[in-house]
Amino acid sequence: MNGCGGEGLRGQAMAVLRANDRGGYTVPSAGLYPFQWNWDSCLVALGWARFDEARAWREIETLFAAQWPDGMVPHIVFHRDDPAYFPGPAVWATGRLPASSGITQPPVAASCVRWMLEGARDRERALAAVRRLFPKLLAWHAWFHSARDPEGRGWVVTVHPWETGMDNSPAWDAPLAAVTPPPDLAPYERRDLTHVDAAQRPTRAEYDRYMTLVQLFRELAYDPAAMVARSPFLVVDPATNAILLRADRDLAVLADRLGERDARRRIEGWIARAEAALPDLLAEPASGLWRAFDLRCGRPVEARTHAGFLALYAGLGDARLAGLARAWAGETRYALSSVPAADPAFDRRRYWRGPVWPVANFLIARGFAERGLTDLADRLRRDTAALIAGEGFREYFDPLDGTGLGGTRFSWTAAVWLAWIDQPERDRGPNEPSDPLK
Ligand code: 9WN
Repeated sequence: MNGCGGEGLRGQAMAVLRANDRGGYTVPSAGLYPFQWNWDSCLVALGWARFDEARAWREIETLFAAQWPDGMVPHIVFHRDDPAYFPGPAVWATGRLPASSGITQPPVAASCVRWMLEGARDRERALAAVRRLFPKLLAWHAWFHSARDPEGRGWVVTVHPWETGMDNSPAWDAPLAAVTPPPDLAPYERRDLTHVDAAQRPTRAEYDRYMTLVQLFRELAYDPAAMVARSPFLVVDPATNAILLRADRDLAVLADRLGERDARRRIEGWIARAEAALPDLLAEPASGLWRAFDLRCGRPVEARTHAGFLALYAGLGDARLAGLARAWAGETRYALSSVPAADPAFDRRRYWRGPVWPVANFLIARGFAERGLTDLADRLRRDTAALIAGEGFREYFDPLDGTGLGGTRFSWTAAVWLAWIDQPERDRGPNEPSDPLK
């Protein structure tokens, strides 16, 4: 180990994944999140890959077994019902098998698959898995670039805060205000508050709007065109777009490895379109930070969040982001707070409105490292290590005093330990430029 907590924490991280293993998929946290979540599973596979590669590949294959015929990969797969979580399969009522939700999540899969292939000890097994997964990954990306970019603008749209994975981010306050819960909104009972203190979770007003959108999408029978046309919440999310662009670059590398030349050309087209469109639409003129864009109002969202730094992870981003990140990190004992501490929206313990998220740090730090911003990458890694060593594998942490928050024995926090904190420098992931096309 690297002086960050010793073999003990490595063993504990492995034990968390094993305890949360439900046979082919890993629940994010027993009780609080008892199903398979999309981006959790992909990142969790990176943790499995450090001690059980076969199990790691299976995690991703189980997720893609729930892919919809149009290419969409749902944000939750309900392999079996569990009343501990709301909304469950009966509320979503998508009519799919296996049962699933009807929205998606940030597409980290292709990047995780590339990293797993490059780190694989069993090359043959890895290549066989990549061959099986490649057409499914390609279909999911094609779905994003068509269903979620129907006019070919170069950016993809998001129709629900849950799709961003950063549910109650202040970035969604203004766009969500335009969602009016109808008088006939079906009554519901939240289950998250039986597991976590309400002060660390979204508000009732936010849940009413989340459920209003679910009810609308169900009425629209999850038709992608109708969802984009009718959703009162329609945003360009910097995290989803940065993660997709990065995943397109990684998918292009996989296409090369497999000799998929036509696919490679198609992916290059997606990358070129995104590169041309995203900075102009998302970069805040004063700082270069990417911010969300509210398509229903036709203007950028004011809120600044850590998601904006993913521009670097996408292989884009302005040199000024380094200075901004240093100032942002300088405001808290532990970096990187999801919202700057000086911002009026900052709420140190409430979910995506202030806390540090190990999984977000992992992705943001990779972007810093690839751009040579090693001081920032090291700071995020050191702070993530200290938070986990101090409080365990929690879902998120108070950036001011390090208190562990949200769910406990959390799978992707354990995976971040195994795949990032517990690795010597050279094995922390490809530190090559993230753009394989240049
Ligand atoms: C809704 C599982 C998921 C993460 C998300 C996180 C949270 C769910 C919830 O938990 O969202 O999808 O019920 O709060 O915001 O990023 O994938 O860990």
